[in-house]
Amino acid sequence: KNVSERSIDPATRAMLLEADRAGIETAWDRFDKQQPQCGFGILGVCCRNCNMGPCRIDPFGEGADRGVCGATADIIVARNLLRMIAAGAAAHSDHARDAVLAFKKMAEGEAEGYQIKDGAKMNALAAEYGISPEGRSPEEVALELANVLLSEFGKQEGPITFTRRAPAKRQSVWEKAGIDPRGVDREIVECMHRTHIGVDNDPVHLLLHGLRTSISDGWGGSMIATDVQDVLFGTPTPVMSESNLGVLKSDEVNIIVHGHEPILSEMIVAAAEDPEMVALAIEMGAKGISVSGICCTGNEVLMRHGIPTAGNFLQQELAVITGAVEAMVVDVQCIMPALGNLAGCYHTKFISTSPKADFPGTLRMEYHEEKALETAREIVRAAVENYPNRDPGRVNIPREKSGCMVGFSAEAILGALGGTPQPLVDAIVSGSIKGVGAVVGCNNPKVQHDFGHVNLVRELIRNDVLVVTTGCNAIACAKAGLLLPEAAKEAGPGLRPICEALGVPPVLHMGSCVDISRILVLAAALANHLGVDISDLPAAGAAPEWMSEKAVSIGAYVIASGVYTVLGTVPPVLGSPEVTSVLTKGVEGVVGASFAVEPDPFKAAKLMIAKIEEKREGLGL
Ligand code: BF8
Repeated sequence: KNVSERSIDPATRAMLLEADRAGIETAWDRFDKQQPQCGFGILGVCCRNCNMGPCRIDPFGEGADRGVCGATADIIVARNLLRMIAAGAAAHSDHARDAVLAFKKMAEGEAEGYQIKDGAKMNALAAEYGISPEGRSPEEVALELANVLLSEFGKQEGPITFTRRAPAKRQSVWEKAGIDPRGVDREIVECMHRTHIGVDNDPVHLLLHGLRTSISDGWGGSMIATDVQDVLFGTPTPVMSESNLGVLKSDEVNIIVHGHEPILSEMIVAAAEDPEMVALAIEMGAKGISVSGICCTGNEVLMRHGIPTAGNFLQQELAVITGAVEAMVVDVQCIMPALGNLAGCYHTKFISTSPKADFPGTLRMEYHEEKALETAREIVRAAVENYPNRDPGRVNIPREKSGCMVGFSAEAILGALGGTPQPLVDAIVSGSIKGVGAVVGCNNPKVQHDFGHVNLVRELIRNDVLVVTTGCNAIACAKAGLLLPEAAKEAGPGLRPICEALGVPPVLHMGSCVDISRILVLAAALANHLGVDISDLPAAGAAPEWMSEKAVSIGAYVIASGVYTVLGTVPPVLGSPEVTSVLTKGVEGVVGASFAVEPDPFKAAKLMIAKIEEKREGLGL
């Protein structure tokens, strides 16, 4: 095995060598064992939606060209894609629901340790729903807002409120196409209904519903998650931190929070700072307690508290292999079930906390808002008491870590610009900044870890494209030093002086994957300021290493919002010429944007820059 081919990240390479030495399997090894992967699955032409099947279409045209019910490859591929969107939208939105439920319990005085951290944002949200704070306590406003937000999920008729944040032109695009969404729960249920045997069998009709569902995620579920979390935990502002496995401490209790929801991890951060817990850690022989994050839970606490990030998706197993992690605390999403077995090979306690998500080999410490802080303290205590079990002979923490500046919420960006997008618009008009690239998404062992992320982003900033980032791309950028103000040196001659004058990096970390809603809000602010649609902006999106169903929902709502998007790994649609053609061409006529697939990040950057140039011309720039 050549570890250099697996990742560009030196810390990851070091830990992969260590895994080999210890005879431990990682996702990369399991990926190799899956080769060759099923060709029918890759093309998306396998259907398991009823028990007459499974059916599959022969892509070479020599065998079956229809399933038992008569579904063609086009129908099967479209149905499968719709189900991926439904699952992705469900993941984001169910996360959002839990955030709102925690908010509601806080308002009712039943959520220990939670409070309204950003009252101004809460009042602004309340105003969007016509709720007046006049003569009422913040908790009363919070309760009414929580109830109205909860009702958004199941809204049966009429558009959901946050879609009205989009420019009027975008709203009419959605109305005209019949994809202005209702509540995300309803749209997801309809996805499942339509893809049941014998319901919707028109590929274009299915795909349009996919767009509608994805909008109910991006401008609904995900946006609610972001905004409510900001109210509860604070709207991020720029803060310095560190990234990569080198943030783990050889002489402190290491607790990693991993998954997606900040609801519990916020409490763990608080509990780990408790002097009583720190004293206990010292009693156990450690110098203190160090919390770090992985994946989007990590991004949440990184953005709000500067808690270091230990790595992105493909580094979760490697963190345990350092032998220095006392507790890997997980909630939901992107958590490998492999962690259970792996933790068993080390002293690491693998602690699952969500009532919705259990894994083999975990210590269950279920979290409920009523006693969130108490549970967090129990978890921290379990980690601290595990420190003496650490085998110093097996500790191998890579040296690599990089500084990063994070915390660029839409509010922080607009605040830094003086409360208006005008300075950014001026820079775009003058050509100093050519446009904005949104680069997001996962890791995937199908491609060299972080190669697509880092090279695409470098190429964009070199060409004076300001980059906004979230999720595992943001972590890749942090590790590569691209989130430091000094990274301005890598930017082109137009972007560099602007970053240097403002003291910000050319790559702005906007948060976790639900926080792509922040990018939508920023895009809407720019478009509204200019009186144009989002699809007119010199902007493009990319997910160079995507793998999750959430990324499919995201990609769909990004193009449905009018932003051209380049995918670095191929979605399972190539078995259908019709679906492929709709996604890469036809959909442009409906929503003003389409997908491209380009695994080479240098070529992907060219595609994005060409689109940005095209949009500049369209605006007469
Ligand atoms: O929601 S980028 S691997 S961690 S799915 Fe998961 Fe993908 Fe990472 Fe965050 Ni997003």
